[in-house]
Amino acid sequence: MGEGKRKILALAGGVGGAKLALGLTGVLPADELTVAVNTADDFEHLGFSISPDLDTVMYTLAGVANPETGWGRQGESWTVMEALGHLGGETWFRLGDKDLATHIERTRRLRAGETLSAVTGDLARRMGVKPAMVPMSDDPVRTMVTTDQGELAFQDWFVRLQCRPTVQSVRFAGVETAKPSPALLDMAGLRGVIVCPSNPFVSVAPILALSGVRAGLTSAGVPRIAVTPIVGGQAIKGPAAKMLAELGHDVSALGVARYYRGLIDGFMLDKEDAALATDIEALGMRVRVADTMMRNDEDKRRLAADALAFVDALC
Ligand code: FO1
Repeated sequence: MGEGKRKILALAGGVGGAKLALGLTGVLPADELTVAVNTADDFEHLGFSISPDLDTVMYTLAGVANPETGWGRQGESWTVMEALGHLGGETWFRLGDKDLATHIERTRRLRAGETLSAVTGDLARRMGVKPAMVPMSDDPVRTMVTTDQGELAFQDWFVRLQCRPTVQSVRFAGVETAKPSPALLDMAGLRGVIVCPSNPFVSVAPILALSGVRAGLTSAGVPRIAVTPIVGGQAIKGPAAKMLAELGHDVSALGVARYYRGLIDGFMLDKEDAALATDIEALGMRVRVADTMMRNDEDKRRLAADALAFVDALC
């Protein structure tokens, strides 16, 4: 590792990104990790500003995430949703009682003029999160999915319609003018960049689409690796495999590596997909084969340690 190059920048979406970020907290001092989180899934719902991926990362790093869903809080009660249902209100996006407190407080502070970064940093600190976690931008960016049923806002497609409509294309409304978080452009003291095993099209792509981010990362002269979100042709969680197919990519880790070509110089492949290594190396990137399944906290730490070793091997 180069002298003074200590910081790891992790790019994360929801559940997969949060899991690897938690693993990284087990192998890095807190001040050597910054997690930059997708906010293009954010939306306004029931009058609240909801930031699903920020909350998934925050709850996971705070040790209070719901282990079954990956999103929301453990030991949650649903009194408000049930009462809302009885009144005929909208309940397709399930907000638990404790989770609601996060949305109430975030919304209040945003309305009072604080930035999303300031609110996120403070809520995370109060929940006991040690590393820096930053929204990709303080400005609104919204993923819009063009489907066989027309253009849909992301959470309409993802949660309300359960990803059923066929995806034809994806765009990030507002990304042209949104300013990236300074953490995404600050390359001083950077040891490497880790693209977490998040959905390439709707979790990582919005971060990279922010002005100057892709160029900044690729010209930083530090190792950049991605951990596969696809194992054995299937997404570990979520619609990544469905999106690969519908957007015309190979439904495999190779399809993901091709998508990240030019951005990364190392790709972490699951041992189940070791046979793809030669084809991925032919794209001009190095490959490390690892056990990428994160079933428990020990798996998360082990994968994080493997990812760090890969970063340092690429120096
Ligand atoms: N995902 C669902 O599939 N159903 C839900 O009802 C749901 C509620 C929800 C509430 C708060 C939150 O922070 C996340 C929530 N998610 C829910 C997860 C979610 O919106 C997606 O996982 C992400 O946007 C994709 O990363």
